[in-house]
Amino acid sequence: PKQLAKDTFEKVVGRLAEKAAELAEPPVPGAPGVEPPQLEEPTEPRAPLPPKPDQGAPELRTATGTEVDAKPDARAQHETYLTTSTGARLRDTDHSLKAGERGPTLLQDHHLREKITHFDHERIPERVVHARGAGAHGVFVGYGNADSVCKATFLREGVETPTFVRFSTVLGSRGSADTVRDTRGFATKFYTSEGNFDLVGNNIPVFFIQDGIKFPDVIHAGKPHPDREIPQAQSAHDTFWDFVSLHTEAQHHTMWNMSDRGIPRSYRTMEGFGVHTFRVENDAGDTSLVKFHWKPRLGVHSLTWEEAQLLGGIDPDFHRRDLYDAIESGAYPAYELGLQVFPDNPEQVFGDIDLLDPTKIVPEELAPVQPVGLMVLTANPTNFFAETEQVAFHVGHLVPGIDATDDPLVQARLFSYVDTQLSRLGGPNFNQLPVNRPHTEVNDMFRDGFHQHAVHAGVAPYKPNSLDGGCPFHAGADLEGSFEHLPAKVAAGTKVRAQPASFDDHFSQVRQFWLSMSPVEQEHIIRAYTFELGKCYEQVIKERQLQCLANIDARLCSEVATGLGLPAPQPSIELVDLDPSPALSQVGEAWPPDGRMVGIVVDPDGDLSALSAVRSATFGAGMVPLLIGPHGGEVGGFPVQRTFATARSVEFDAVLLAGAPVPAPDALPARDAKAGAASSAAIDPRVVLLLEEAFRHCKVIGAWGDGVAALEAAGITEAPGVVRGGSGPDVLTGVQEQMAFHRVWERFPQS
Ligand code: HDE
Repeated sequence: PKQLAKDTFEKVVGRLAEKAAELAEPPVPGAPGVEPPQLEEPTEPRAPLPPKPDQGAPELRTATGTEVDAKPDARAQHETYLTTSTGARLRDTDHSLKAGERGPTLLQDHHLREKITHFDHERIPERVVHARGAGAHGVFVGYGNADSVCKATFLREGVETPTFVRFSTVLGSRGSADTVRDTRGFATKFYTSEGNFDLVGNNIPVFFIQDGIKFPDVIHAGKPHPDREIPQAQSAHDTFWDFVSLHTEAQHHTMWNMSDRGIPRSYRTMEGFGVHTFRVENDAGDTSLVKFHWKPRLGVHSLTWEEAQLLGGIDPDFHRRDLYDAIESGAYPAYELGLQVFPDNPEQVFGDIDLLDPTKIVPEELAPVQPVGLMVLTANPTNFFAETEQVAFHVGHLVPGIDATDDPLVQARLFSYVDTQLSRLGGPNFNQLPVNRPHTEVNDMFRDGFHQHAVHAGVAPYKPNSLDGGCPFHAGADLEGSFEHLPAKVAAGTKVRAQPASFDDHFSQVRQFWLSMSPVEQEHIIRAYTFELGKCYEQVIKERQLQCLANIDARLCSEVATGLGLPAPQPSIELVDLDPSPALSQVGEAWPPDGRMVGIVVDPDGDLSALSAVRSATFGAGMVPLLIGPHGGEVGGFPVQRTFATARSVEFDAVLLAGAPVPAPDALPARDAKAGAASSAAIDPRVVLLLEEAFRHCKVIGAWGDGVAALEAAGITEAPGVVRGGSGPDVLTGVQEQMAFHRVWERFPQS
């Protein structure tokens, strides 16, 4: 599968490169050697700037499959003259119609009223959860090896299916920061030839609740307090910990949130999980149970907590920007879809694990994740609102061969998603929006309703009919491709509000997760619990959560208790030691360098001879070099992308020092300048901060020439992950080798 994934990735990227080369004709303004565009508004009509390469939108057609708009680059500015919404040309849009130059505005001014009214209604309600997100278009290619368990066409060998993905946080509002500690949504719409399949997953494989009826409870607890509406987009507050400490089935999900999984480095380095068990069927009619996984090509990788906090202020759009920039620069994010497959036994269990309990995982060591296809994200949205905001996912959007199970969480979700779109998107026709339209024929006989875009022909939108020739017809039993719910036995019983006893174990897998972490990751978890509980005011809530931690692990509990200044309680249950699952840890593996950010600090007055070679080698390795200089403009003939004022370490995966830049005029005095110390006062204090942070966050640092002395002046001497001396390109090679592991793990302090 590794080779298959590599070939598929190269095939998709190769095709895109050809397409981009075609689109690059005529030359794109702003590209090297092309005249920059005039910035003032032109007085003569001329063609708008061309769309950026690969900014494709989904095909524009009606719900009945006919083309609605012949203009492939449909957007507001595509004609010469400004018009009203009904097409009348306008001569002026800057002055309202007044009774004399200094007189009152007239009610008669239709253009004024139309313009303002439309503006007044530009916003729609944000999603009740997952409001903050970023989307991208992609393509999924099946490997064909899933045929033995699932007949869905999009999984067949070589079948290419367009996709749209939306990544999100859960708790925050639309404008909240990206890097908060939270679960991330990973929702994918596959526009398959058999209709849309939506895999609406998260980056955490378990959920807070076992029954969907409790969703409003967990979300009300996690959202800001109803009185002051703070804190925004985070779980570090009383109501959240009140709920999860009382409702112990939430402890497993909470542990994942407190681990590094709660603060991903990038959407590109995040796993995705379907969470629930699904039922699938092959051509022969045999059914299996499966769990869906997305595995990122770049490996799973997270921020440090300090980076996450800094980014909340410095670049709240960090994940959004990272995704868009990576796609724009051709470092296409890629994820393999994988299946864990289980026999469809009547109990729906795998060993001791209840497959209908969404608070449990099946460790990969017990059931390997088998890769069945690859998704490459190849294009940014053309319009955020039209696509990312209006995309409407639904776990009930299934295709032949895939069905939901009786997991009580997914059962409630099957109701919730259409329901929420009705108020969010204002009516029942949201599947006609371009981003939601299937890329296959739709013949649903749904009619009318708010925002109806289709002009349906025919007089008989009912079945049976003879007036429209009996159309459309049912797919008969002999016809391929019809969707049917898969036959699954329902356990007979009395109607009850209850759950099986197997759902009662709330702690064994939480302990298993904790025991599967490396020492560094355990340290991060201890600090996360200590921070979050430290932000709670109510003593009783802290004590109750400490009791939960005692039921997970004695050391975890005692270290958090020490941080809170409280006694560590004894466990109230017998601890169960399940085998650790090494696959849960992020530490240890080496990953490809694609799209990693390498900051190169330059001194315009220093030796720049190696700069060109280092830049080219960085590009050659698939990474992005960003020059950081004391001022904008150019250094050594290359553009300076960041200045000491705009750069901050959190953006970079590694920092290289190509010189010893003296303090620029806009620098504040160095910390030790007053003391007259010769050390770091010699170089710009912002560069010192950059290096200190990069070092503290365990990033690889490299220096050559004068850079070596500057590094020492900043207090960084020999240490793991510090590559010094030799030529610039040699240093880069050393840096790149260590970057494969994401961080220099041995530099993290451990208790
Ligand atoms: Fe969702 N969830 N959810 N959820 N969910 C929504 O639908 C809901 C759950 C997930 O980028 C809403 O269109 C209920 C699990 C993602 O547009 C809403 C329950 C998982 C997204 C809703 C769950 C998810 C949503 C809000 C408990 C991971 C963002 C806006 C039964 C497997 C999709 C919307 C996007 C969004 C309901 C639990 C993932 C209200 C009732 C478990 C990724 O319908």
